[in-house]
Amino acid sequence: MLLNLKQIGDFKRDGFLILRSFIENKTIDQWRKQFWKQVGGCYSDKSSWSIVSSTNNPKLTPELGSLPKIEAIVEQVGGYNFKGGGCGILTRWPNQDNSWTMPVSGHLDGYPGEGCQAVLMIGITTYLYDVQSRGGSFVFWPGSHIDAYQYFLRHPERIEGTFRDTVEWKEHGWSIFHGPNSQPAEEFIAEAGDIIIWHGWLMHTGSSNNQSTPRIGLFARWTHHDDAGVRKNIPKHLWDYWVV
Ligand SMILES: O=C(O)CCC(=O)C(=O)O
Ligand SMILES: [Fe+2]
Repeated sequence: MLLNLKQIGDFKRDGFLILRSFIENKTIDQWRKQFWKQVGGCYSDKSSWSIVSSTNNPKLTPELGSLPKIEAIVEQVGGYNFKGGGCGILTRWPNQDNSWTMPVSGHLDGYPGEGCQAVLMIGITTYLYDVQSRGGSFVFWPGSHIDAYQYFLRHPERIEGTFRDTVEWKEHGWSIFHGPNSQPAEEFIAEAGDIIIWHGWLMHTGSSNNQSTPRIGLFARWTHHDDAGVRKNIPKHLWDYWVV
């Protein structure tokens, strides 16, 4: 199932695109079984969660990034320029202290401490179980990919991460990437198997889980085959390294 022109237009404008009920129930069921088997607990038994909380990186197959429908989308927007995929898992366990607030800033993956260690081109996220508001959702700033791009156009050498050595960083942190194109933060509130496709320069972050069930997020990420080339030549136009 490929994206239509309207969906591509929305993705380019907003920096993200949500596709509902994208992943087959059969695959979700398979992943759930694999997840709980590997972490040694059970979704329906709250008391088992505290024992598994510290376990990380179960392996779920087929990998999110290798599902044919996902590969088809990445190929449609990136041609054969992107590599990666895989499946990172990030679980946000319930923390019911009623202190939920919308995160004030996000981050870009591709820098120490944040996701992959290369310029991120595209990410895709899904959940193993439904996620309501305040339930540990993936949070993102629509339109912020354009502001981040403009930042790197102004400061191409900072693509290496030296934006962290600036005075403005000390004062504003990741908010340095926000500009007139960034819209207020939104939560990815979704049912299991819905996906969000996000541009690698879309500001995003996780949020705390004040609901009663774990948020189990799956993340696939793609970088450019010629990452060094992208760093040396920041795209003159935002979509230069894409085929959309
Ligand atoms: O947990 C989340 O929803 C966000 C995680 C994140 O930013 C990442 O894995 O790059
Ligand atoms: Fe991230």
